[in-house]
Amino acid sequence: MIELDYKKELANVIKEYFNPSKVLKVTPYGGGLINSTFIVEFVETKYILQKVNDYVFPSPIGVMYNISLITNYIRRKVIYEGKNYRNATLTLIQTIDGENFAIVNDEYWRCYTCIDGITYDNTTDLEIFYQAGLAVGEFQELLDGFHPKLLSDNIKNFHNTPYRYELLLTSIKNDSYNRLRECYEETLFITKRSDKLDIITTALEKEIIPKRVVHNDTKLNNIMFSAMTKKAMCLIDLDTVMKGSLVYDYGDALRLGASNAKEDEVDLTKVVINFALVKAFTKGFLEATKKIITKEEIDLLLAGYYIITIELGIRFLTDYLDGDKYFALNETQKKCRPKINLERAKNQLKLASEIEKNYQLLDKIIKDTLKEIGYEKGKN
Ligand code: ADP
Ligand code: GN1
Ligand code: MG
Repeated sequence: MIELDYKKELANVIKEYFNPSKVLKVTPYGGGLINSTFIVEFVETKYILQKVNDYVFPSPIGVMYNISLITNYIRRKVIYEGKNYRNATLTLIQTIDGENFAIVNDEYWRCYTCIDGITYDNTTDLEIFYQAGLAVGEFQELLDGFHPKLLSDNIKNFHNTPYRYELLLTSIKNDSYNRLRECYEETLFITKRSDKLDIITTALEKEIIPKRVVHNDTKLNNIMFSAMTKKAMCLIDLDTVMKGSLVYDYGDALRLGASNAKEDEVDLTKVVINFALVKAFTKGFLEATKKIITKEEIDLLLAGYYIITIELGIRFLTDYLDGDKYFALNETQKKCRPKINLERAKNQLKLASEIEKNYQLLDKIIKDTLKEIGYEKGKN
């Protein structure tokens, strides 16, 4: 249920976009961790209204600038290829005054058309996860010609894993909430692996792999699917589209989607890898990227999966130590799951240990898939 003062704020936002008397219903929507999302229903149609989290995105204007550039570019490219542009990406709706966002009580709101599809928080359906691989790969392919320097760097060092580790060390030192005593095991796990955390960032710095325009947040529920055909329609949640590495996009999708357990599962025995899902996603992803992916990126795909999983462990742990400011808890979580960020950190670090244990098998899956799709360096 929407809290009362929230309702008042929403009413003021609605006025910026719609005739309030036409609105049937406004309901909180979706399972994202960052923004506040609502669905606005009318007799004939629906829209998505979102409050941008300005703690996470200190420059919402930069975020909206990037989203506008990216969505317009994708649409033009899809049309150019003679394909249907509808549902190929998000469609921003402007306020009645023609702005890409509404500022209400100093907070930034935006509106999208509601894509008639479905998002999954998790799946065991191989076809769906294969489609997810295709969608993430196609996104890279679509944006291959878009210059990364055109985009505003809205979260600096977003996937700079060694930097994330430095932030964790600061939080450990400060221990502002006296929580470190609950986190020794996790801290030790990460510290023991600290010399490995720069594998991807060093490869980027040394230009061994290219900096591309990537999504940077490829969790399953950021992919929209057709409910009828299981086909992936497009990637949504474009807030983090910035320059980065394709191998992190590959890894982040597997991190969440190919685990047998949810990201906040506390029974760690359930946190194991579903290899059939890894295989399905890898096939879709490589099929879609085989024309652009470099040999060096292929060599680092598995490292991307491993490092991004530790990175999420680091980010959740840091936030727990800092008092849950980034991955803020809702009222129910405050009551029932006050340690959810520590639980998420434990979960991600268990998953990282599963990746370590199964490195050879995962490497074989990638190599076998390359053979299966007929990948030959320089010939695709
Ligand atoms: P967050 O940054 O909080 O994750 P998202 O942009 O991912 O926010 O939105 C949260 C959820 O809302 C998505 O997982 C999806 O289910 C739904 N959603 C977002 N945008 C749309 C849209 N344009 N059409 C339909 N559903 C959407
Ligand atoms: C957040 O916004 P959402 O829920 O799709 C986060 C990601 C994390 C993810 C973990 C901007 O994604 O980086 O991987 O939670 N997004 C941001 O579930 O920090
Ligand atoms: Mg999301």
